[in-house]
Amino acid sequence: MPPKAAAKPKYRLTYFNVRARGELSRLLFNQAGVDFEDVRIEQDKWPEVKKEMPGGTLPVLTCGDNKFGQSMAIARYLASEFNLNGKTKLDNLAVDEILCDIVDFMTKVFGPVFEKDDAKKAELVKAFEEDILPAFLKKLEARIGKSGWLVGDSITAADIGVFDVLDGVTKRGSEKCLNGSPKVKAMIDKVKAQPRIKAYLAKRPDSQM
Ligand SMILES: N[C@@H](CCC(=O)N[C@@H](CS)C(=O)NCC(=O)O)C(=O)O
Repeated sequence: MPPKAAAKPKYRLTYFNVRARGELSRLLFNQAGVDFEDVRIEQDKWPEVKKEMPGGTLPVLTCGDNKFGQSMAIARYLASEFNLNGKTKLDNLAVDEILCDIVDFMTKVFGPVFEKDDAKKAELVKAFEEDILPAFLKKLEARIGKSGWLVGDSITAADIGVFDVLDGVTKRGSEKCLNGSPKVKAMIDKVKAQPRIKAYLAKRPDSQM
């Protein structure tokens, strides 16, 4: 008998070949050990693909005949499907709060990156390093309890999302920013040490964002 063809994964995640707004969902799939089609669109193919996407943006999650946009809606759905959004409804709320904080923070991370005017860019970098990043870290540091996780006593999408967004920041040269936040640093190390996440990080494509 010929070998059975591998079943097609239930989910496809379409995004550009960068981390940015798609990576949290990729990390959630990996942490859960759920197979998915990781479709990475190169810029020259985007105009064609864009026509097929509901809001004309990426990421998009395809499940059967359905396509869904909005990165955090996708991540929150996956977190709920994979039991990575806490154990109680209040835990869910705490996870969602941190995911919303991540969206706000990410906007401020990308502000200086995309600013073309040098003087304005310098101002945005200064505000980011002196105010925005320390405030974000302070709030997170206060949230981490005895378990070492942000919410409850096990890893959630909040921990994975914080690892992801700060990974981008430290990759851009602010490595030492975590020195004053030992609990956040330890939590990030625990996320990176999760066996499936560790395996994914070792093989994921390198990208600037
Ligand atoms: N709020 C949306 C924003 C989506 C968005 O702006 N995606 C960008 C990439 S990060 C995009 O698709 N840009 C290409 C375009 O708008 O044509 C989300 O979080 O998914």
